[in-house]
Amino acid sequence: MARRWTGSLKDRDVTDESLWLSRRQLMGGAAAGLALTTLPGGARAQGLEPNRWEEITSYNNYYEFGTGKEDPKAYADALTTKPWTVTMAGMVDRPGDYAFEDIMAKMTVEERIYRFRCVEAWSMVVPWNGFELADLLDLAGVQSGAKYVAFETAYRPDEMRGVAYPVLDWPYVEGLRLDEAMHPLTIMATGIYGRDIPNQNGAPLRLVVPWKYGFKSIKSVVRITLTDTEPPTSWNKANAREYGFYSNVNPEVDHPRWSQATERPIGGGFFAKRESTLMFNGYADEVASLYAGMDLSKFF
Ligand SMILES: Nc1nc2c(c(=O)[nH]1)N[C@H]1C(S)=C(S)[C@@H](COP(=O)(O)O)O[C@H]1N2
Ligand SMILES: [Mo]
Repeated sequence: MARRWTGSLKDRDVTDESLWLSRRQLMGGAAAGLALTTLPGGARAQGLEPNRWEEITSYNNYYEFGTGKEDPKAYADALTTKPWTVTMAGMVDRPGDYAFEDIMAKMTVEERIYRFRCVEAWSMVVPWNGFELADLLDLAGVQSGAKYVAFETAYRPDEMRGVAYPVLDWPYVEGLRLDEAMHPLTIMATGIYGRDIPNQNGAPLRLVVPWKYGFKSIKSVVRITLTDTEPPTSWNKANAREYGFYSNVNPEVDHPRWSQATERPIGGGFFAKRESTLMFNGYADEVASLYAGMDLSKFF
């Protein structure tokens, strides 16, 4: 089953589609605090065929709960997500602890159907609900000297069975250049298919940067720091030769150990064909200008 953008609406899985549509009607937009709006430019949601809820929530990477694809679903429920605060720090006018509910009261939640491409060369299409990161950064007030945004995941040894193992240098950290962070495609996701985002997908809020490899999209964020220097990132610290700071999806720059030219769409079935990976994961029209003049094989 092709999951590639074709420019037109295609048949979706009937069960998922009818459930999803009825949920949309049930929630009635405002009642659920959900504004269903369209996306800027060519990033319109139509035409992308979302994966099923079951696929999106049972095949995950969240190493704090184990390195197996099924570990996050099995073990992430141990994470306490209420109450939750996000600390906004560094070069901001209004630093401090922001309660998740207070953030949500101020944000506009939209539906964003995005391609999701893991560096391991599998992919999905996810109907996220979330708000633009730029709006959250505006809430804290970004100061003029800031150039980068650093993110940190919760570190809870009592709740995260995987952090007992030194697979990564915990807590999981990530970073973006400020212009990447402020781009309208960059969101903090708080839901999937109109439901609260499940713990295995990064509850209660996780970054989603659709033109970058999945590991940039850090889960269960507790701290956001504005800085003037490029922040360290977990996978770069683990193996700088294989994982760069930028990690833009690029079919022309292979991982040292495998090709990035094609990908395996999850849910396509055993005989599913691999599909061509698109430059910037299909978002080149929106984001290529951010990297004008940069050698993308050097800044990988
Ligand atoms: N804190 C944290 N965030 C994380 C990860 C992780 O192990 N820990 N894995 C990353 C990787 S490699 C991918 S592909 C995506 C997977 O997101 P998903 O499980 O919602 O598909 O989350 C990213 N964010
Ligand atoms: Mo990944």
